[in-house]
Amino acid sequence: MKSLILCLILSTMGSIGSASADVSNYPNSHIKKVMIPGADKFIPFAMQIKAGDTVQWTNGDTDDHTVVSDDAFTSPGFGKMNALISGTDHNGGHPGVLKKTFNHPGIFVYYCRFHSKLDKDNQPIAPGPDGGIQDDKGNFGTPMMGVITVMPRY
Ligand SMILES: [Cu+2]
Repeated sequence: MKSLILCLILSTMGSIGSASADVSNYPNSHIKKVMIPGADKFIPFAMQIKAGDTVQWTNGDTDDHTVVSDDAFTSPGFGKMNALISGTDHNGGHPGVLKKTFNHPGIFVYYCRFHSKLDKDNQPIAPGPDGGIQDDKGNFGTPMMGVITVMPRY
């Protein structure tokens, strides 16, 4: 069933709307929130929204983080992204905020370039002793990343 839905999404892409920085094409759209707590992770990791919705990332960490996406990972039309979200240390004590509106169906995969590592072929170098994120106990975990699935609105 999931693969059928994905096929439907892929077959309709390019025919619906166009990418836009921060203006929704739909009157009944919503703002969906992704939080960065005081840790190197996006919560939720995976999110499903509808075309026209805006995602708002809020960085509640003291450190800066980024939302980066490459054409290699992302459905056509969403565009590349390389945006800094200031942490509270660099934003007057307030969380940094970033918004992006998704006006057509597809899949947007992103990561933080400070807390993930990719090789020259865009392959993730994690988990393992040569890459990835290491906790204070020496365990390697998932790079700081997330995925947004944009479903058709109608
Ligand atoms: Cu980060």
